[in-house]
Amino acid sequence: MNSPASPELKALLQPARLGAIEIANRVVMAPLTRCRADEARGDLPGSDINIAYYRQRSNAGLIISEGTQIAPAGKGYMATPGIYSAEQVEGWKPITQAVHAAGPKIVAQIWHVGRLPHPALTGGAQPVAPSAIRPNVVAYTHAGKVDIPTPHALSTQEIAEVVAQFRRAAANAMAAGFDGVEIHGANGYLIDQFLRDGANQRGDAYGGSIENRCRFALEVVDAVAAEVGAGRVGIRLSPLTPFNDLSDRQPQALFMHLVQALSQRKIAFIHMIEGATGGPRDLPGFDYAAARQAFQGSYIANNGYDRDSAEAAVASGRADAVSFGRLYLANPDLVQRFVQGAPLNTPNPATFYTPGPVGYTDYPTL
Ligand code: 8OZ
Repeated sequence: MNSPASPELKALLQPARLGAIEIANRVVMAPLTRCRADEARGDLPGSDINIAYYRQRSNAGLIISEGTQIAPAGKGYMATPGIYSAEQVEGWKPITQAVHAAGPKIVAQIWHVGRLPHPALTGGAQPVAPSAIRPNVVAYTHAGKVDIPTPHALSTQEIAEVVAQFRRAAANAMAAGFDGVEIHGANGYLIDQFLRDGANQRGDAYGGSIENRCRFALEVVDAVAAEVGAGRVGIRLSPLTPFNDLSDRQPQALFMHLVQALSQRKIAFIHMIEGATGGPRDLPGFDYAAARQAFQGSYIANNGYDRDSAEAAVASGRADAVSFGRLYLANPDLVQRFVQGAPLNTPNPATFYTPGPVGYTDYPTL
């Protein structure tokens, strides 16, 4: 039963169209790193528990996959799945099939972590970045917490290779049965490192001015859109998050320029982390409503929403859809619980990134 204080769910249950992707409701499962790929066999997705995990959550209108690295050097955490090898593409197929059989759409989040991995995670490859600036972040490896070495600044030739890796990953995602891709442009990873001046001090066409710092992100978007069609491309952005030791002196000007350029490209959606990732929403310095107004496609809002604030955001037109991370992690039947106004399970951070089914496929349904 709905509690007296909870309004009836209406707006969140309406179907919508994100570019070429039609969704049955506006509840989105946010991308969630779960570290349960088969690392020994080449960062493979597709184990029975991986399939069960996504199938259980197939009440969302749209599922965004966990971050999938586009190349070995783009991997930042233990046991995250890739989307660059033929075996990985095969591994994703039973997941996309299970989700589609249950109804939702599913897009692959394609990801390169840039300066963040320790070489122990990437088969020895040095971290890469726009500039040789070491982040004040520790990497988690099988040997525990370790400091990250100073990254190698990518040459323009190497930048072109990474753009091509994003394009191949997008092609692989379509071959694996995904409905499209979300480019991970948020949270201090490689694309965000090019965007924000805390990590980008290049003197060439990829650094300096706002236009130049947006160049890499837009080259990736253009390459991916050329492969899969702009209507099947979204991008995740986090203009203010301090996560992974990244910052910018002028986030409003930077991200408004980017959003306007994305709008011209007619991509399907922007997926906005409002405030600090997993933390406070009320950081000063960016006007999300202005970004929504400037973008012709759909706006997916994220970060700390609950049933009622999400319903209000969609009902008021402030967002087209809302994504939920930790709530989906802990509540496989989140949409049913929202509809009924039922209580929610509490996520257990101790099992977010541990191997096996505990804390993964064993959260109870109603
Ligand atoms: C938390 C832990 C590991 C990875 C992100 C992919 O921030 C992540 C991530 C978050 O987008």
